[in-house]
Amino acid sequence: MTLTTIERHIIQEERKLGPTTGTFTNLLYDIAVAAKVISREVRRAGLNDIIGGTGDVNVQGESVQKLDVYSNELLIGMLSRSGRVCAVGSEELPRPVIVPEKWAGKYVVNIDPLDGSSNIGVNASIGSIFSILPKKSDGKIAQDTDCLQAGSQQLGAGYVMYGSSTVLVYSTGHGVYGFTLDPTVGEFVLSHNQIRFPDRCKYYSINEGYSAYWDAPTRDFIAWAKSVDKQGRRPLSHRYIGALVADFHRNLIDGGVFLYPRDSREPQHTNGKLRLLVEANPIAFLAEQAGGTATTGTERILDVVPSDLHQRVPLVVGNRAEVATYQEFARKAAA
Ligand code: AFP
Repeated sequence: MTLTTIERHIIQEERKLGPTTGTFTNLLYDIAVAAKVISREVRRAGLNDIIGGTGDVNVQGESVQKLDVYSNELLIGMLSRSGRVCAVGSEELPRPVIVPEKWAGKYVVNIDPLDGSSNIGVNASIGSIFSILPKKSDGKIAQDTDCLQAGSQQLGAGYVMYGSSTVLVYSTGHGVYGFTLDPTVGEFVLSHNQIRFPDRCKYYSINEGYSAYWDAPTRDFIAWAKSVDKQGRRPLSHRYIGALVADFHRNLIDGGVFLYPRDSREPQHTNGKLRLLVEANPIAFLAEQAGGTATTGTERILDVVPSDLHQRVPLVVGNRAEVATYQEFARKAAA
């Protein structure tokens, strides 16, 4: 019996690229170790004093949860002292953490340390998201702008979902792989080899509560998703848990489209809600690697050039054919 642990898998994948220093392998492994620690805290939530808010509001204007702070500090601590990373951009911090020269490595990591934090208190799924980029600026010390790269520059991306089990899904541009944490041995073990969106799109995921604020392409797409077709491919079923990682993971495994479009709520949502660098880009990278698509409606997510660490972007991601239908509605609306 062969057990493929995440460490072994990462090394195998890196070998395919020829001689390497192993730095990238170790970086992914650092993230996996941090994920195990966060998973442990999540599994004990309710028993330890980790549920609830800190009383602070983050740069996004959202209330900060204790588990957000814990995950952020853990990931930043592990990455910035590894010797492999020169800058960390986090959803929780106004500016990137620039690693001092003696610890500075060649990679940049953008993170959403704990996505879906409003689910923490009700024991629903939450996740961590990461995006790995090369250092772009000259010199040993990174600049803030190293975090501001288009998604097409990503060397790797992934997420950890703390759900009914803890699952780590990642890609380095050669397919998408999923690992399930075996709590009895404390290892992530390969459970989903070469993940691809299934041909059939079963679900659409959107916060229907905001339908009064939607624009024309979103209204048209959702009406289409609910309509009956003769081949029996529609209506699609609706699923929405309010944590991008969990909604995307379900759609990736079972087929589906996730939407967080721009809407008319001023001023925050006129460009959607989700963050380009820590949510849309890594999820779009995985989606494309799994045979799907991710768009703002009019532009490929991975081509959007960022200007701000906390830039928001409309996101429509999932099965290729259904996302193309959304794009068609967007084209019609613009004509
Ligand atoms: P929180 O981390 O504040 O719970 O936000 C989660 C999130 O960024 C993303 O994971 C969800 O898909 C989306 O927001 C849910 O937003 P709505 O509550 O507006 O539907």
